[in-house]
Amino acid sequence: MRTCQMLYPAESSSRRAVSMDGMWKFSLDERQEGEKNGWKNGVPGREMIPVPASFQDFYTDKDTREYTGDVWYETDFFVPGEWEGMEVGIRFGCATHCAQVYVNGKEAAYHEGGFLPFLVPVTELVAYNAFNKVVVRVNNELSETRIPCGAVKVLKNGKKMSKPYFDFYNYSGLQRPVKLVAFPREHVEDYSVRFELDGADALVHYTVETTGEHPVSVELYDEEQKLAASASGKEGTLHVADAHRWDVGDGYLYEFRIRIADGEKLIDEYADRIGIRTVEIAGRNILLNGRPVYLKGFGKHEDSDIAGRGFNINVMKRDFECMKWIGANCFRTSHYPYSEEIYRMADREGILIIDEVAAVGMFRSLMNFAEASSGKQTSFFTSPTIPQLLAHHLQCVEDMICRDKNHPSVIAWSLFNEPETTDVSSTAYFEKIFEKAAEVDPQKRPRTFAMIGNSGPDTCKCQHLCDFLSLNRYYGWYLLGGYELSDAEEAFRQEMDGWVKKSPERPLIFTEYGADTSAAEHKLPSVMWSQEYQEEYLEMSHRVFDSYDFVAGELVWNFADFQTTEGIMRVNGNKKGIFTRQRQPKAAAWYFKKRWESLPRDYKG
Ligand code: CKX
Repeated sequence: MRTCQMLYPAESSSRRAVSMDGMWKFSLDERQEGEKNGWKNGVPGREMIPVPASFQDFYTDKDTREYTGDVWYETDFFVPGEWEGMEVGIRFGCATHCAQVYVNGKEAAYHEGGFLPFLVPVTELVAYNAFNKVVVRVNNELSETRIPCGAVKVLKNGKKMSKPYFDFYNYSGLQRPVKLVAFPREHVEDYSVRFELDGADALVHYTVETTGEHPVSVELYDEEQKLAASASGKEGTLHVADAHRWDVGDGYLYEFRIRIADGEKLIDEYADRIGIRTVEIAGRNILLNGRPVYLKGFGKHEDSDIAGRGFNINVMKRDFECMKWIGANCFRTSHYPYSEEIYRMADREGILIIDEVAAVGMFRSLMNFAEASSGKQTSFFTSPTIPQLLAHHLQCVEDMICRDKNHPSVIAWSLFNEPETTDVSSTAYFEKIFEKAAEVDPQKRPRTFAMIGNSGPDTCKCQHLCDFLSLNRYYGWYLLGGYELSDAEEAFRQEMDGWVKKSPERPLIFTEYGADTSAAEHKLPSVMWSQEYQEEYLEMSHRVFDSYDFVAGELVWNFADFQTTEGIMRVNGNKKGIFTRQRQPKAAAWYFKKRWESLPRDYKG
């Protein structure tokens, strides 16, 4: 069984997927005794905690909330007798940031990277028709050898704390659904699809990977459950007559059914939903199904009250409703791949996604927002830890693309957020990451990275690698804010003129721009932090965007207020949300609704 198996755990006549979500036993390991005291056989105490969730915000004491190190989870699970002879595994939606898994006291798997799923094979470790025990040691320490990057500080009292080189709280734990899965020994391991449009028809080129040699057949059903096309073989093409294309606001999904059979006998069956659409860059435009699309939307976070970064199906639903209400068509999964359920929802809603790997913090700074345009250099890419970081980053890019490659909603890969690109030492590193994305994506989606202010048209040493440019810019907030807004506009236009000279025939989008705003603050005339200032700032930004033809999208920072590390620049979190953390609109939400509902899909196309 491949441990990097990324197929979403689905049930079928040959497969089982049972939720393991619920209350698990839980303990911090403050004295680092779990290892020597054999907690792999059982976690001491009676403390229970929900899975999925971040562990931090349940507790009322600060030492637990800020705890940095190992935490232990445990639960019992029943393995039915009928599953004997099948492959059995535990699939974790994620464990942030790394995890050692034990089943019935035996080491079962180790996984690094806190935002992608992994499958732990347990076929030989479990007792059948009996209860079994899984224990997970999760570690949430940040370093420069793994993404996202950061450090750990040891306080004088001996306690550790997280020092992220990024601006979101270091939520951690078992934050996504966990499932007990079973499937046949010979099974579908992976599949991929890519599309060609042919007038009203479409060609769906597919490949299927299986663990055996029995024949494979595939079928495509439309939303009325009518057979639209079929083919046999591990590779082939489905000809779909009069194909209903997946498009913005029209999340039409076909069911793609894969079968492995031995004559009449079914061996394995796996079904998923796919959307037929193409994505490409043509000159200054991003094309969806051959037609320009202007991106309108947000940088987001998985972040909400109490569950922190834990997957919350209710918050997900509300977020999509808010995005539709406001007229958004796109979001970036800043700054890590999100829970798979969110992509499935975007597929269904016809919302576009720029999928970002957790490569954030590649600029040594605890307040990167304050230093974003300072010209500061930290020689990040010359550090001795770079080979280890690169290997991990490459693995995460591969796993993210392996997981998300078939989602119609995913239109591009964002391979870094705000890295330091002003030193030539970054270029070789970037080339490897960009090559990997192209190599593993069957659809060859456009690649980009989100550029910090320091990465300008004349300073960025990696811009040539992007299929479209993505800028995070804060003219009028971190730079020249308040009454200096008119100077901010001039400085902004000067930079934009530089990009026009450097790269006139490539789309440029804004992956961040925004102003912190208190939902309680109104002031006439405006001051920074008031709702009035947020709108003035946005009006200025949009005036600039609207005067450059190659600007192909605007993803404002952020969809909602979110939790960060505490500090003098953060009043209980980042307040750049257009919605509050409870998903209620600030005044700017109505401003955006008006603008986005009036911009045509092919604005500037
Ligand atoms: N960009 C100047 C990364 C985000 C932060 C955002 C902010 C910065 C700005 C960099 O993760 O939240 O400071 O609001």
